[in-house]
Amino acid sequence: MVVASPSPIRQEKVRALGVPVVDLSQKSGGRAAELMVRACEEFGFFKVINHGLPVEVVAGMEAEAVGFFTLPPEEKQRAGPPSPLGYGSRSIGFNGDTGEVEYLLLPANRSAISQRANAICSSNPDKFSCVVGEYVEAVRGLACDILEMLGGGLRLPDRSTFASLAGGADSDSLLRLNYYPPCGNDKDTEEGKDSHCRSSGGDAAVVGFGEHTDPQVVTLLRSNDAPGLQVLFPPDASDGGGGGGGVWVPVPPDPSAFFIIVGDVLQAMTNGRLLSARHRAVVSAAKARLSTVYFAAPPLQARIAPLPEMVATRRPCLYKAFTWGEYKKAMYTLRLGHNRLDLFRKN
Ligand code: GA4
Repeated sequence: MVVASPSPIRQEKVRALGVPVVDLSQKSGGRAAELMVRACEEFGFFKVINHGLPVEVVAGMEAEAVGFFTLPPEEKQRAGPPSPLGYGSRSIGFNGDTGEVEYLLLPANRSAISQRANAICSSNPDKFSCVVGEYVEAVRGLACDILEMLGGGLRLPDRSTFASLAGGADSDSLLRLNYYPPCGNDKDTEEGKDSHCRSSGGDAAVVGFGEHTDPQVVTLLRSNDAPGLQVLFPPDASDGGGGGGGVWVPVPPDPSAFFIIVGDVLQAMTNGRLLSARHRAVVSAAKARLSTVYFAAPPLQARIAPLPEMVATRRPCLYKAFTWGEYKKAMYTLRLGHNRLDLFRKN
């Protein structure tokens, strides 16, 4: 499947706006929190720099991911099929979505990771558990800091509301490792060479992971220095709302940063004030892309509903209450690109 690029003029306009950047070394004074809130209201997306995660923790995680994806196919299959967690290749979810991607989906907690480590890395399961466990703990801390800042920036009576929801030991958070092979280097099949890597025009790109929003509270994504991530900037961000369905903006890679993506749960709890961002990955690059994605999620039984302080007479309650477990159940019956939060809209 190929996707067309936005028209150069519209793309230029949005590029000029740039991806919002929040410098976490300047947390004091509330300015960073305000910037975050504004970015989430307009785009549902921003980048954090100077986030404080130790370089060696990040590098160790990436080395384990490279080690896994370069294993022979039959060894990777030992960690699959994804049910829904585990190793998968090209097939995404249970309803026919596909993309040029290999991935490993893991529960984001140490004991669950070590239970699976043997199937993933039989040569050194203890090292895998240790490195990935350390990464997950560090990134969970960062997720909590960001959620806490968002709570503060929104002036919630309890600024820890979002952080407590997604940061507890019983959270259903996930870690996803994605490997996008370089386009044109697909030696698996003749069909792969012909259809997956040929684009229908100079401007089209092959889909690695189709457009979607993330269901959880917030996503922390980091990648190597290969391009591929694109985010849909809503119409009013690009041209005052007059130009249709928004603009797909390529996000320049930055291995030293984290990209933060608002999820459906945060959109529901803020009654639509923060937007869950549609995004996708393309594999038009000459280089393999590797991304490490942490999805901060509530516990299964947590009740999600618009917070009372986000509801007002001129901002009526948009969503019905649901548990995270109910939302997950619904999401697995739907296609990747489905606007699933609409199922829980009040009418
Ligand atoms: C999108 C965000 C995460 O990658 C993910 C995906 C999940 C999966 O790959 O199993 C889903 C997708 C994601 C939402 C709709 C369903 C479920 C694939 C799919 C078609 C792990 C998640 O939590 O939801």
